[in-house]
Amino acid sequence: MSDTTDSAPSEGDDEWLLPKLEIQRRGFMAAGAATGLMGSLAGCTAILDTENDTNNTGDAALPETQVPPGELDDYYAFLSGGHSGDVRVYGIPSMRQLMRIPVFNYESARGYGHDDESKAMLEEAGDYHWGDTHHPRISQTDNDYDGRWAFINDKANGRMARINLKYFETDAICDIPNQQGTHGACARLPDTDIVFGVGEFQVPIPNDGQDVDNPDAYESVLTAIDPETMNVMWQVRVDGNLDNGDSGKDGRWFFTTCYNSETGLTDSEMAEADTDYVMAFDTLQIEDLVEAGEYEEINDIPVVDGRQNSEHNDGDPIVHYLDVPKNPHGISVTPDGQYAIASGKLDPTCTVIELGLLDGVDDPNDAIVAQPTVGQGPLHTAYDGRGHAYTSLFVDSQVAKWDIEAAIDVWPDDEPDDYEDSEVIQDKIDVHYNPGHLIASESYTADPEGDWLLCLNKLSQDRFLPVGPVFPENDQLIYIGDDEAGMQLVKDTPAYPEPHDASIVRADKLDPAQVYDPDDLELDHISGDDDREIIREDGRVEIRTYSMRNNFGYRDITVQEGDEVTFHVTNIEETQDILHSLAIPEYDINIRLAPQETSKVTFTADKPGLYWVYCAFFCSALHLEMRSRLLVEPAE
Ligand code: CUK
Ligand code: CUA
Ligand code: CA
Repeated sequence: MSDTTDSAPSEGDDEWLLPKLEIQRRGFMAAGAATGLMGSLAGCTAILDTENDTNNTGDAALPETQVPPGELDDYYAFLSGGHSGDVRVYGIPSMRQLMRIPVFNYESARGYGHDDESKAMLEEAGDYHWGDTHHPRISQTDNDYDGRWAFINDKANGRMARINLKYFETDAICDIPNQQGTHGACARLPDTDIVFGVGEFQVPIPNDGQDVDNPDAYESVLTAIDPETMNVMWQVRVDGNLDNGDSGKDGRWFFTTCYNSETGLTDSEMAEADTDYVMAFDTLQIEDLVEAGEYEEINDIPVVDGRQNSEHNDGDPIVHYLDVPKNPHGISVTPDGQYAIASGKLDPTCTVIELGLLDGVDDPNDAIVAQPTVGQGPLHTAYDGRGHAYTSLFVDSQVAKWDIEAAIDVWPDDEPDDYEDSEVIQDKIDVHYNPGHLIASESYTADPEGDWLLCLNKLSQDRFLPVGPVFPENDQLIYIGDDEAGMQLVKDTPAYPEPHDASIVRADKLDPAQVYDPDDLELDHISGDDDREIIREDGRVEIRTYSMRNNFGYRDITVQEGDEVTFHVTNIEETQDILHSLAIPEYDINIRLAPQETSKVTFTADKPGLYWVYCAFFCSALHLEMRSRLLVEPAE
């Protein structure tokens, strides 16, 4: 973000040089307003008026946002952690953080990347030690959340991961060939039969050293991944780059934005053209071409040519290129599946595309049915299921609520300036500050709930106690259930850097297990003293044991320096919430053992000495005493 203000501005750059000024002005105003309101609204964050809006009075009845101690939330929110590489789970409306799910990062409290299996998964998926998660999407059946999986991209290293929602654990990672900067992530709907990875950075394909300095040869691809196997099925190469993506609801269309149609190398080159693209992929036609062998195989992946001059784009195109202003960013399909709405980013408009028109028109631009002016820096759009769109305005530090059908009715006759006074823009609210994604409850399904809007703000500035130069972000909860009263800000929540997108799922649609089912695990279950065992063979020692309050099955284990040692451990507790771990000081080991879970860790005993194997979860009054001795005898 700060880069844009440091680099030399090019012509027409002023719009996105504004953020800093805007932030300071709004920061000052909002701080003043908050102080004035604080006393009267204890327990629930101040509701702030905006200077150009009188709706948000704070008088209207709000649903309970303080979930009392001991009570449960109505929704799960899954938020990407950005470059911390994880996924966070919040309760909505309390905004309590319930869990973090490590995905591309190593996390000792969950043993993730520490036990043999998750370590091998991370190593096989490229052996990187971080990832950049942006778009958590929950699997659906018939356009409704089915509670099976969440998918999450890694923009940094071109990967896609799957989280098993029975255990809230990452269970597969696909390292995608031919794609750098896997950004957008979204499944084909209605039934999550394909997961799409959207390639942002244009690179030579294959990226093996050829054409490194030949930008004309740089390309982006859309990747289709099988959600069951997590293998890449096919790719489509396109002109320009790809940014965000969303699926139609009908099993056919997939949409992406493109901001670098110029194939520019610098920010000003990438912002040269007045329009870039929204691409509409006809996935059924693409599947037919793959089936018919009409592709080039690159790094063992079938790559279909979707570039503008491809023969597959004559007549009935596989990729429609629509001209959309300007460096568009977010794209999302309305719950009824009728429209795809792209946010203009460097242009103050959103572009509304009618899916039903894509087939019939000669010029794909004729499928554009509205282009309302919504405000400065529109990034993402969410829906309440009542015909309204909510667009985040990064530069204005606001959310605009607008009426989709009203925008279509007045277009193209109205001048952009008229929108503010028309029925199109219904409400605006200040947020703090510079929002990226915003997400409404169940907004990505066919039937949003229309009560909560979660706005993920990039900057928090003055909203929290200072904690040094790294600021938390500010996730704000806005009530959208009362159209008369308008949007009402109800909560600020500091967030560890840095969430991008989220999905909000009604709590009754998920049914996580609270104890492991041993049948779901590949490792053999060890049930207690009867089948514990220490197997020694040719410099290998395998300790097959268990954990329970307050011991590890064996009091003492003696190995020789240089032995390869495996601990294969089952937590035989059946009581929920009784976790143990197996930690070995100075050997860099800590594996987590939830009830009925079996886990395994292997290491070389290369440091002679006495090591106290201990449990790192405070599991009982004798937790500190839950220890074993590992005796590593020096080699002769
Ligand atoms: S992106 Cu981050 S604010 Cu990756 Cu969906 Cu728009
Ligand atoms: Cu087991 Cu502490
Ligand atoms: Ca551009």
